[in-house]
Parts: sequence; structure tokens; C-alpha cells
Amino acid sequence: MTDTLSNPPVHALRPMPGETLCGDQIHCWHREQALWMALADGLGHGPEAHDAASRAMDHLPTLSALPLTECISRCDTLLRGTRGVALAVACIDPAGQLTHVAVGNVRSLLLHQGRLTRLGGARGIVGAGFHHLHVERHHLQPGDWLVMFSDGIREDVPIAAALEAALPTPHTALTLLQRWARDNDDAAILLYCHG
Ligand SMILES: [Mn+2]
Repeated sequence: MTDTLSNPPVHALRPMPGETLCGDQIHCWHREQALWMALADGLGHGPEAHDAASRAMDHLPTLSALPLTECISRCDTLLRGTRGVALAVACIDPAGQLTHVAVGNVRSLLLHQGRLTRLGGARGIVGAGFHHLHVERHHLQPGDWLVMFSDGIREDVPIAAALEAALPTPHTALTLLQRWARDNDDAAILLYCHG
């Protein structure tokens, strides 16, 4: 890895209270010097949601040699017969170029100098079809944050304020998860600070 991607992504997740398996899953990997990050929210909760989200995480690294839209389409085919997932995938190359796609109810935010940008997503479910996949690109500056989280965390939580003096550590991710996770769903959050 080059110095431009020196901060590893960090995350925290937990199942809905009363469940043992988490239907939200996160996976990060490297491919040809690019950093990939994915968050999947299996529909509903419990073992079947966990199975769908885990399968998505297993498939994506092997598909990431493909163009991003093709990668998501193949994942959609491979998840047929499962519950399906809401999914966000981000790729950051060594030059700081962020490429992002999302399907369904999952949140990705870019925080640049205190200003939040919500990244777009397509309607649908990976594993049951989707429409209008939209590939979004942004150039990251040092200090910019990418935050991805499931709908087990409310959309309007004060991300910018929470990250203003924060470090990209697992402890920060866990603290925010514990502060914001709802009692009626699985919850997951991923933090990446461009360094
Ligand atoms: Mn959910």
C-alpha cells in the first residue's frame, strides 16, 4: 500500500438485541493497490439475513476485478434465492479517487471539512433486482471521512459533529454504534479517514 491510503478502515456491528447472528456485515479488502469497502444489510434479521449478507461479502472480493456495475450485477445473480441485501460498495484508488455504488436502504456519507455529502443509491435489493445503478466518483482530500452505515442507525445522526475531533479507530466506531444503534434492527457502521 502507498502512503496515501495509510489509515485502515474501521468498523463495528452488532445483531439486533435477542439475535445471535448479525444480518449486517462489513468487509474490506485490497485489490491492485485500491482499497475496497462493502457494507451489506440482509433483509430483516436473524440467520437468513446473516446468510445473505455473508454471501455478499464472500462474493464481492472475487468479483472486484470487474467494472463496478458488473460486479454488483453478478452479485445480484449470485444472491438469488437468498433474502437479498441492501448493499454499498466503495473503492478508493492510490490517487484518492473514490468510486461508490449502492442499492437499497443503506447510507454512505462523505465528510469534507465539516460538510456532508450523501452518496446516491439505486432502488432495489441485491438478490432481487434493482434499477438505475449509479456510479458516483469523488476525489478525496486528506482528512476526508467516508462513513457507511445500515438503517439500524438513524439517517439523521450528527455524524459531522461526532467525527470533528475523532480518530479513525475501532473504539470510535464502537462508541458511535453503541450511541446510535436502534433496538429493533441489526446495526453496522464503517469509518474511513483518508490519510
Ligand atoms: Mn436493517
